Amino acid sequence: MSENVSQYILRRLLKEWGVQRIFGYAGDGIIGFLGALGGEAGVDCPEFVQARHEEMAAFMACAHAKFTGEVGVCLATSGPGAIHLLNGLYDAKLDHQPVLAIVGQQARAGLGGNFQQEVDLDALFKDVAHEFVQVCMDPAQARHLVDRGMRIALEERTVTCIIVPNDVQKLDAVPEPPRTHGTVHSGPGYSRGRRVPGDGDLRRAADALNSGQKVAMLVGQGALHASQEVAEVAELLGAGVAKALLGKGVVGDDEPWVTGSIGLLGTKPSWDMMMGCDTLLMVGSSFPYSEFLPEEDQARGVQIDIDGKMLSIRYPMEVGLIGDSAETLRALIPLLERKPDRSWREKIEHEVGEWWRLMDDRAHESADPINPQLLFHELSRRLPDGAILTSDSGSSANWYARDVKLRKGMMGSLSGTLATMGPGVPYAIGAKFAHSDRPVFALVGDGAMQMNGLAELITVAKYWRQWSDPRFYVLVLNNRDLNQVTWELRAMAGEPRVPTTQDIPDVPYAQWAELIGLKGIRVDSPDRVGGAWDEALSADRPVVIEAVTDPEVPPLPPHITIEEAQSFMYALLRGDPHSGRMIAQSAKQKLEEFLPGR
Ligand SMILES: Cc1ncc(C[n+]2csc(CCOP(=O)(O)OP(=O)(O)O)c2C)c(N)n1
Ligand SMILES: [Mg+2]
Repeated sequence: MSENVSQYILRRLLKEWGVQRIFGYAGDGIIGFLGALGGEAGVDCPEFVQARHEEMAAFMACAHAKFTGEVGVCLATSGPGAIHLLNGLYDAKLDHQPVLAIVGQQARAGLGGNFQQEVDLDALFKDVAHEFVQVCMDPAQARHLVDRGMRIALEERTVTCIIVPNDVQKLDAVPEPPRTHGTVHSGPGYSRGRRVPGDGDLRRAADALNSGQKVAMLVGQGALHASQEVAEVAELLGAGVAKALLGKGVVGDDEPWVTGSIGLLGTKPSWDMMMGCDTLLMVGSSFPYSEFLPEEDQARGVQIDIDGKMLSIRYPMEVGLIGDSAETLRALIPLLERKPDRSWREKIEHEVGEWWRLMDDRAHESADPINPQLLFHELSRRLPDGAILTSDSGSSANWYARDVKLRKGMMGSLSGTLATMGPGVPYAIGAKFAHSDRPVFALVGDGAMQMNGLAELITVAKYWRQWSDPRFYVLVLNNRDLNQVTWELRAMAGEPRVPTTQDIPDVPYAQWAELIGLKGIRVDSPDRVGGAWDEALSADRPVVIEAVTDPEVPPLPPHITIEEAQSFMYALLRGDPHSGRMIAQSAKQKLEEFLPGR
């Protein structure tokens, strides 16, 4: 029996490109693909993972890319399904992840006819997939659309999209286009190759780094495969290493010279190091907030990035090195002189030690009922080797960034650049399919649970028995508040909390887990937190820990600007409904100096 276009596309993805699974949701716009996945013709297809919503499928594909380095593939129907994909695809695009979206379209004959579910998909995807979005109008295109969609996603580290009208899906495949003028003859395969800067640039970089006395390093997700090189360079240069959020896994938080995260969700040692350094070495990061980097002219800058477009956009660098971070650092190492004076590094290590003691104290401050930091602190101490963590956008991202010690061999991610709500649980599902044998933790706010997580727990319930290891944990911070924004209102805008926009319903998350066959644990007292993690970690199935947390514990930035302090006081003066408890908690969290009366 001859193969049709959908069968051909799926087989090529599996056999020629090694795509093991695709994440998606059904619809009549992709009827041909669904038939192929049904395997009637005995065709070889990637495994299909059914999400609850196309946006979640795109988040899963993005997570697959983040946690494997491979292309994540998602599949959605025309019209509404295609539209639902968008936010997840933007998340991938902004975090530079290779994701291929395959979407259906109405039949060619009906296009332009104001047909049901007809949406101008070319235009819809033109921004998110602008490097490559193509409609398969002829079966002979299918081969090169797959090859180019995959290759461009990998080379550009971005989102690509193939639109296949539903009538084309069922036409006979043309595995080898006719050898005539105007046809395209493509092949599969991609290897990134070796990318190192020229010798002259490397020498200039080494000169700058060798002449500095106080070197600060900032590493991002582009250095995730360069852990050893980063550690070696930091040792040679007597430097401390700060990590952008997506680069949390580059080097372990248990290393004394790692100052941890940077920025609004960052640490004080990272802040102090940046303010005091005379040389900045930035590797594989586009960390956005310049105010957390040295002042212009304070430090000589060297930046390494695989993408020349990303150089010198956050700090005016003296030397920009275009290359792979591991390769480039390896090429740089022989040119670096080990700094004889270790006092800068010793100072950093001392501050890091102090910082962890402070984090310990903050986690143990009492709250009503549970201080959220305690949950992350207790988890951090118990994290099994090889753990993979995902965080949602919200206050959990602060605690993930600051309180969790990722160790060597662990991975973690979140929506770094789009900072969208909702990827925590679907990312964890994507991670679990890619690494079924590893324990996966999703750290999620109640707002994000209500938005996406509750529905995606159904996906967990559907699939967990297929995973070789059931260890899958969702921590829900039940604070009945859109807390991150509540604090942004107070600190940035000087506005008091607005109950009509910030209050969210109290939902029984743990009971929901139990209802659908998972394990649910509800914790509402601090002395049960450690025990709840122990119970979860020994469960025989995926677990939801619902923790009743205090929304008045402030997610403090490492350094408070005068404007933020003023806004904060202004919110109090304008009658924040929770001002009393907010003051008490903020004081406990060492904000005393900014409160009224001082
Ligand atoms: C899709 C989307 N909508 C809105 C926001 C703005 N936003 C960022 S964090 C946040 C609050 C999240 O609340 P929750 O999940 O309950 O976490 P919490 O901060 O309370 O811990 C909101 C509304 C966003 N980033 N993404
Ligand atoms: Mg909340």
